Amino acid sequence: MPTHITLVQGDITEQDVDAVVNAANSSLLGGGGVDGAIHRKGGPDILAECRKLRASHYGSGLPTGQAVATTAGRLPARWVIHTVGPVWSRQEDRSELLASCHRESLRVARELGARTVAFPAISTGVYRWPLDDAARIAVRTLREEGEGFTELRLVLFDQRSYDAFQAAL
Ligand code: AR6
Repeated sequence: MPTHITLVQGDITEQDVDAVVNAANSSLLGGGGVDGAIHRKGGPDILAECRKLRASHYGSGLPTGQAVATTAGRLPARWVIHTVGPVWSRQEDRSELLASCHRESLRVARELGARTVAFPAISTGVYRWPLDDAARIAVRTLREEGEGFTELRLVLFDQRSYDAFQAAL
């Protein structure tokens, strides 16, 4: 069955889905943007699990392009899937790492049994990835790798991001 990819303009912390993806950094210990919003609204249980993951599996941090799940604490979702997007580079093509964030997040979501997953526009904020290009990579990867989910929801914070993702879709 082809997966239903939807677009919403809004706040990812308010999404009523099984899992929300977090655009984290490799420390897994929080930051600004989506990451800050998720920890703020989700509460301290998320950070507590992140700390445990750091201690047990990711002593030197979660590598770029990989993904790992924790509780979603007080968010409506059941799980947060933390992934680390690549920082945009003019010198080096890091597209495969951005695709990997989406692919790995889907893999983790599948392992958890999540049927509905919400994604933010990974790497397009602090990490400065050009919006149109990030949108194309995200949409292509969800289409290619997103078989079997009920809904994959792209949640865009502002109108400019929404328009870029709509064009890509
Ligand atoms: N819901 C949905 N989208 C949001 C929200 C929200 N609540 N808040 C911001 N965005 P960014 P990155 C949008 O910077 O580029 C953090 O400090 C935002 O407008 O959150 O992958 C991490 O700890 C933008 O379009 O993620 C890392 O250090 C998009 O989400 C670093 O930033 C992504 O912006 C990761 O940078």
